[in-house]
Amino acid sequence: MTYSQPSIVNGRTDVVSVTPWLAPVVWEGTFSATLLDGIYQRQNISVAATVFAVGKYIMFLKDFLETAEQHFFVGFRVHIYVFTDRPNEVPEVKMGAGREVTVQSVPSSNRWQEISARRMELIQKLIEERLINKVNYIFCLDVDSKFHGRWGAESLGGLVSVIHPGYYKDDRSKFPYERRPTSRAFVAPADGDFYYCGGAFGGLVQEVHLLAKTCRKNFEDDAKDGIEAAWQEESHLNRYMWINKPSKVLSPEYLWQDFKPKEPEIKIIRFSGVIKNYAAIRPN
Ligand code: UD2
Repeated sequence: MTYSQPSIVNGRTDVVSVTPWLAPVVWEGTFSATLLDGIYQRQNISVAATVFAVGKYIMFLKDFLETAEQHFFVGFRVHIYVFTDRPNEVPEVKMGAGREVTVQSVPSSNRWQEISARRMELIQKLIEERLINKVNYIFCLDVDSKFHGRWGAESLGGLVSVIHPGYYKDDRSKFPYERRPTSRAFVAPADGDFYYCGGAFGGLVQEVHLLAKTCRKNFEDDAKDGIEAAWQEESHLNRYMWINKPSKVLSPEYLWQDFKPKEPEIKIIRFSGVIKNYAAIRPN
């Protein structure tokens, strides 16, 4: 395996690549893809991914799957689980060797908030029923997105979160955390590290299981009290990550938004949310 000599005095100087709790923040230019692929290929790891395509969001699935084939853990064993209420509309996408897609039917819903929030429950069950002790890592991703560049072994870690592209230069008091103390997703204005995306998170299957189980329970207990957090499961995820610090943080390269102009520190966009007309695609 040949790769450039590591240095501790030369490298990215325009961004911070470690958190105050010493988790790496992954940016282009901070890792060797060759080295990481070599390390993890030797371990013969497997990676699961979940994606939800309920109602009209099925229209995003083809691009998601096709671009995942080009960029997401290429050369590794990958199993994508598609949750949809329209199994007959799942597009045929040719998968490479060691890569497969499984379709799971889920009920339709009249509220987009519920679709988004129910993901935690379904992720929890998927892990319990099919993945635990069988698969090493899992990533949970939004379907209205496409891959544009490598997303690979550099993203692996125990608990992995992605910094939201919309708020990474803001003061924490401005983050759209849930601010009502009565919610189990509450984060006080002086608290919080980063604002993380609900649209991409992952890690070791056991770690993501605990995250999904906790967020689901907190979401449901809030619902019993008549509270829905500001950004549904994203708010609960942010609360969880505040208490349980992620062991690896992915920069906004790992979830950009197509409507946002590229910033100078973003050397590559690996995955991004497409522009969508909410009124036309959400059930309400
Ligand atoms: C943000 C988050 C999203 C979620 C949401 C709050 C990012 C980039 N996106 O996105 O993850 O936290 O806020 O609830 O971090 N879905 C369907 N059918 C529907 C509606 C939603 O399948 O009718 C699924 C689909 O996989 C979609 C995901 O739920 O990607 C999130 O919904 P969204 O993309 O409408 O949420 P958005 O863009 O507000």
